Amino acid sequence: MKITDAKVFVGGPGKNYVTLKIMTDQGVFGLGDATLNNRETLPAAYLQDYLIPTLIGMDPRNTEDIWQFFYRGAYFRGGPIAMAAYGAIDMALWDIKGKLANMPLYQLFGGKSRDGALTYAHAAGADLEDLMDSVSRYVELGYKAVRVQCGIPGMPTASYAVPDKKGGAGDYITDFSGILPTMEVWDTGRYMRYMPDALAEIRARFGPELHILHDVHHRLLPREAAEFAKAVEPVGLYWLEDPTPAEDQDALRLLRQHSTVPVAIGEVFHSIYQCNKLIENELIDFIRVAVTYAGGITHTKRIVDLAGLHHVRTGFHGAPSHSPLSMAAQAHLNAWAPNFGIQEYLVLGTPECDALFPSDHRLEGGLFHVSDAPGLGVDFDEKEAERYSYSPGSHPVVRLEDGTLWNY
Ligand code: GCO
Ligand code: MG
Repeated sequence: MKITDAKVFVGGPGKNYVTLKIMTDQGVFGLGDATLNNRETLPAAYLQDYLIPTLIGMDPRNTEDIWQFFYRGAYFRGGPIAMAAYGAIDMALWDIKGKLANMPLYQLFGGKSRDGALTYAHAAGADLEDLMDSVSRYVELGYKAVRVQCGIPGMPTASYAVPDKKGGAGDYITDFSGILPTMEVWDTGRYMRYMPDALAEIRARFGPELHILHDVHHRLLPREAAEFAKAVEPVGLYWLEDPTPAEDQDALRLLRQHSTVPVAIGEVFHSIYQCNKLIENELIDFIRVAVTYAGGITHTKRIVDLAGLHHVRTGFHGAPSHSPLSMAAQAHLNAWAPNFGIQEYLVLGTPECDALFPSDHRLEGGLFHVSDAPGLGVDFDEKEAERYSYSPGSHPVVRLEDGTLWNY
């Protein structure tokens, strides 16, 4: 069996999904996602210029060898752009394997460990009341877990994932007006003084059952993160996410010495070598990698297995930039993983998105139910894809009030 051709598409309804389609001499095709938010054209070019020409003629069933070929064969290994490109190939090859076996991918991993996977959505508000309204809407929709972010009184600008006016939560993560970033101004002191009580009020309003998550988005120094974690402990958070920048793994030791708050890290990691120490030293509780830029299913599964040895559960990244293809790959891993924790899932199911990526994966009562169709269980309508093209976007850049550049 041979790979005969592969094509890359960039675009989508209000998104820049990078979709790879791999064709074979037996008529079976596979789909994969290489969407690296706000840098989408780069994995697309890496695929087109370097990987696809090499891929033609390979046996698509050799998922492992093909992964090793690209990773080890590159000499300059890894990095998020390359790993997103390998990830897309890997997802597409698993999709082909599932179709050949006529089984959904979770069956090839070891079958189902659960019927529905717990998901969380993003609640956000310009202020605390606005956030409470947003949480209520998700609770009414049946979500059992929500991530909460709100505006901080006196903060010079809206900060991470917070709308600048009430009821204004939209696609606050990517600004599609161009590649020039807007600027957020951040004040750690205001955040640290306000947020613990705000989280306590959310807990008081919604009671003990709701899983409450909060994302610090890398903004604190290690000592501040330890103090913050201690302060929010009575809230009983499901997790505290990215309290410090991800590069400094030892930073977590201080937090661990001072608090038992569960810690989730890893959405920017693209390799097991960026999280093996965090996992082996049991400095985190949830690993946040995504199949998209952690090298696809083959590499992510390796991370999940290592995590399982150390009581670390999964909480795969599922920000709104992820395509239905990577969310499907994660859904199959979530259905199987013995150490599954939770899945970030923002409903993608607009009519336009469903037309582009038809599938019967579904969200019900805050639980994600994986499709039983062979492979990933997602199709791709190339005719629909012709309606879309790349549109440049950006993340905000963060500065302190004196102008010092800070962590987004
Ligand atoms: C999350 C993330 C996102 C990122 C986004 C950047 O927890 O979902 O922090 O919100 O900001 O993925 O592209
Ligand atoms: Mg995050």
